[in-house]
Amino acid sequence: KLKRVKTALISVYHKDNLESLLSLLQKNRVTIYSTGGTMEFIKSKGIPVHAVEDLTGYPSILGGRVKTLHPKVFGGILARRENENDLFQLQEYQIPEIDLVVVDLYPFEKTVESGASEPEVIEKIDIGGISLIRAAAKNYKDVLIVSNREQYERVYQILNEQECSTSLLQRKQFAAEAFATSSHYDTAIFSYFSPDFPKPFFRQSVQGAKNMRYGENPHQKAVFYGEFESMFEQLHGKEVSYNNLLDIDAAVNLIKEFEEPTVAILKHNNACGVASRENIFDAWIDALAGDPVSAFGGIIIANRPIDKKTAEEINKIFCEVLIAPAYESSSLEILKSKKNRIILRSKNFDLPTQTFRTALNGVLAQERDIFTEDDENLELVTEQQATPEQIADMLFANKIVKHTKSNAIVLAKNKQLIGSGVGQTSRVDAVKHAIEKAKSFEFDLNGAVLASDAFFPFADSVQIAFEAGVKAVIQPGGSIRDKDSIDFCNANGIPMIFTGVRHFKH
Ligand code: 93A
Repeated sequence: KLKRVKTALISVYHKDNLESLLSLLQKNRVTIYSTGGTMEFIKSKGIPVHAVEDLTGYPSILGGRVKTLHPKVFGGILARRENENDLFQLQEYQIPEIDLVVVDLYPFEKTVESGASEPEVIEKIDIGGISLIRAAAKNYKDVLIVSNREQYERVYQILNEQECSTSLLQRKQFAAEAFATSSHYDTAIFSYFSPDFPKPFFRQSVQGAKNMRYGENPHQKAVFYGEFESMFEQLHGKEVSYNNLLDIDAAVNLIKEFEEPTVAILKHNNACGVASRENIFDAWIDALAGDPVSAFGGIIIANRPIDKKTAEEINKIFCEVLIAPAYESSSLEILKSKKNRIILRSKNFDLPTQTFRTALNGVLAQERDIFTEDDENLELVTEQQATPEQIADMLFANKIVKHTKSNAIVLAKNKQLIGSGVGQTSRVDAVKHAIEKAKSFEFDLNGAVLASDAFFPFADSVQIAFEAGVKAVIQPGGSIRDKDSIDFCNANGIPMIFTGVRHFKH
């Protein structure tokens, strides 16, 4: 059963794109009420319109702060058309039924973004408009609510096809979208008033949600609440999956650490190959060499444009996702030869300052680990000095270990990841695993450096590494037995550096 629009209230901040809808309403002899600026606009199009003041018998007061907030407006929207008492009261107080409400709210977020002063921002908190939206949405059984500009086109089509009428289902859909608009709007205001509160989690409206094909496994349904397109442009390949998103997240966090041309290859959120070189081609070759077995089906990220030569090499292996800031057009052609390969161009973005994950029946929020050690944060704790090359390698390894699942150990040499132990339950196991990996790809461990994401509880880890050829160690320090590891290094003439900063990642 369709319900016809007879009376409309229109109050919009931006006046554009409204014309076709207005003409349609005129054609269907809909009575239009409107607020000051909107009314002037409608008049200027030669379309008959009534001032909302004629309805309320009240002028707009307080410089526009109170325009539509009046029982004669809200009565006409909220009256239950099925309820005799409501209808009786409409008659008694001479309130016309309003069955279409069109609102475009004061641009609060845009005003905040523009850097406007606080009084200007406060003035842009829409009160009347948001109330109109909520009232009309509440009474969707009888009222159609158009709560943002993106809906004009769709509403026009519906009304045009259905002789200026809507179905209950359609009105309910618009009501749902109206509450998405109003909750998003109030969330933005909330964020402005509480700048220290973790924002990204709440900033997303329902409109920012995207159904995934499935979750971590095919039998799990999943949704992504976020704005992927503001960070990446997908140039090719299949739909990005839930697990892809996790890997992409790990990849961008890692690559942000590096200034020099660097390529990282990730599997299950951990780096299995990383190299910094003078150009991206060499970085790719040496990143892949770090672990060519794990790289199969991995995520590749580069911090420089991909040229043709590099694309030809990358094309030789199967990878799920490739991320780079740019691609030479000839390289894109090569890379697109694999139908499913996801190719992403990373835009210039900042990562949110907070991270979130679920725990039990709640959510854990914390600041992102954005601390990156440089020369100044390093404290030499041994007699043996470190060479500039060792320091460069230690900083390199330390950047990787920071983004590796704990317990994590990273072995590096000449700015190349040559082995890592990830997600181990003991640090010694992580060391052993890292050594095994490096050996399995026939790396010469002699002269390698070791980075640990947290302190060594005993000297055993350092001893095992030293026996395998490791010649310098970087770690946070802070164990009550730090002295054991330091003594071992001194006895064997290798440098150890403390960063003072732990980088657990669970
Ligand atoms: O200041 S308000 O919160 N007070 C109101 O009563 C009110 N009613 C509608 N702002 C109000 N509006 C908003 O005015 C609408 O949401 C719309 O953004 C704007 C349209 O004003 P005008 O038609 O004068 O340009």
